[in-house]
Amino acid sequence: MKFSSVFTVASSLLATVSAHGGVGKYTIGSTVYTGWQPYNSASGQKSIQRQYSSFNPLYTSDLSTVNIRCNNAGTLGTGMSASVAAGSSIKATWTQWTHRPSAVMIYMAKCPSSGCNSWDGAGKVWFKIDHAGLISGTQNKGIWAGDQIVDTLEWTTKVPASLAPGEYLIRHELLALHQANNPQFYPECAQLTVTGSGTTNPPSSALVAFPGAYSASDPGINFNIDSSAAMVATTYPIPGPAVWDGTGNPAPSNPDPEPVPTTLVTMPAPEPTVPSCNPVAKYQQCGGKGFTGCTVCEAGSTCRANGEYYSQCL
Ligand SMILES: [Cu+2]
Repeated sequence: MKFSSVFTVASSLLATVSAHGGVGKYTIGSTVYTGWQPYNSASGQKSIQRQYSSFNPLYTSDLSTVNIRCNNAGTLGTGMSASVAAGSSIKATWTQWTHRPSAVMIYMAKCPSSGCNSWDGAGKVWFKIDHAGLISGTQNKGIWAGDQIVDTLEWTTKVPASLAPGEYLIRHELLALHQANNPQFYPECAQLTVTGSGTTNPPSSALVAFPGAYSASDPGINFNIDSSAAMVATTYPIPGPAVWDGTGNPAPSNPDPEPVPTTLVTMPAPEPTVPSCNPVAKYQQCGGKGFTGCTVCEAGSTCRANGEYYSQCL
C-alpha cells in the first residue's frame, strides 16, 4: 500500500513535467550557472535566471501579455548575474525538450544603469542575437534547429563581439510548431554582466518590445505544419526581427548583394577583408568530419556544429 501511494505521487509529478521544457542551466567558459528550478520550492533559490513557474507553453493568447517577455512570473531577478565577455559563448542547457519541429530565437536587452535585478524588461529594448528555424528539407519533414535541442538539450550562442559592456538580459526562446495553428512559446530570461571592449549599442531600428514583437498573424506563427504548403516549403519565416548585425545600423532582413562598381575607381582600394575562400551560403555545410571546403560563412550566419560530425552556416 505504501509503495502504491508513493508511486501515485511520483507519476502525477511526472505527468506535470512530462512534456514541454525550459532552460535549466547556462555554461559560460568553465562556469555552470544553475537556472531557476520551477519545480523546486522558490524559497531560498538564487539564480542568474528569472523566475518562472512551470515548463508549460505560452500560446498566441499570451502574445499581448507580459508573460511573453520572460515567461510567467518572470519579471524580476533573484540577485545574481553572470559575467560574460563580448564575443564569447553561452551554452544553454534545457532540462527537457521533446518537440519537433521547433525554432530557436535568442534576444538580449540592455538594463538600466541601476542593473537588471529590479528591471522588468519593458519597452522597445530587445535585439535578436541568434535564431534558426528550418535547417534543411521541407517544413513538414525536414531538419529543424530545435531537433538539435531534442537530441542534445543544448544550444550555444555568441554574445556579439561589438556589444558595449553593461548589464543585460538574455532571452532564450523555443517556438514549438508540432500542433497545426497552435504554436507554443517557451521563453526564459537570465541576467548577464557583459565585459570587454565593445563600443556598440544596437540602433533603435533593431529593437523590439515584448509584448509587441510578435503577432498571431505572422507567417511563422499562423502556421500549419500539416498543410499542403508545409509539405513542399523549404524555408520558414522565423518570427521577430532580423539578427542584429553587430553594427550601429539595423540588420537588413533581406540583404541585397553589394553593388558592383561600374566605373574605374582611382582611389586606393582598402585592404581587402574578403576571406581566402568563397563564403558558404546559409544552411550549407561549413565543416565537419572529412570536410575540406570553405569554413567561412556568408554574412548573417556563423559556422556551428549541428551534430558531432557536421557543421552548418546558421
Ligand atoms: Cu510541450
